[in-house]
Amino acid sequence: MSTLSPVRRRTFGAVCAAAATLLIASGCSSSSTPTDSVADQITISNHMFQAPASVKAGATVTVRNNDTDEHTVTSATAGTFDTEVQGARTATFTAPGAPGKYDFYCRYHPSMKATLVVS
Ligand SMILES: [Cu+2]
Repeated sequence: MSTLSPVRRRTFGAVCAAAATLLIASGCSSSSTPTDSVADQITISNHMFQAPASVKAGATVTVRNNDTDEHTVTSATAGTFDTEVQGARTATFTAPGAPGKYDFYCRYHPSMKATLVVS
């Protein structure tokens, strides 16, 4: 009765994917079906960046802000990338086209720093 059939699990996963596409914050936490989109995501929680190990050159990087404060993902080298993301929202930017390590910070909270590795 309470056992979830494989078919229902698949349906649930599809709904989660659709919700993520719509940028709706949800409680979806599927550890069995990682998606490519998560790999290109910078997550902000408690005023700290959590960057992926690397992203591909030119990839669309999603920034997910789990805080209530607005943050930015701003390249230390001015003009490489700069994205604002409001509290509890997501934003995207395009990763640099050349491989390398790109330091970035938050313009509102300069102590927030991390590095984007482009491969
Ligand atoms: Cu900030």
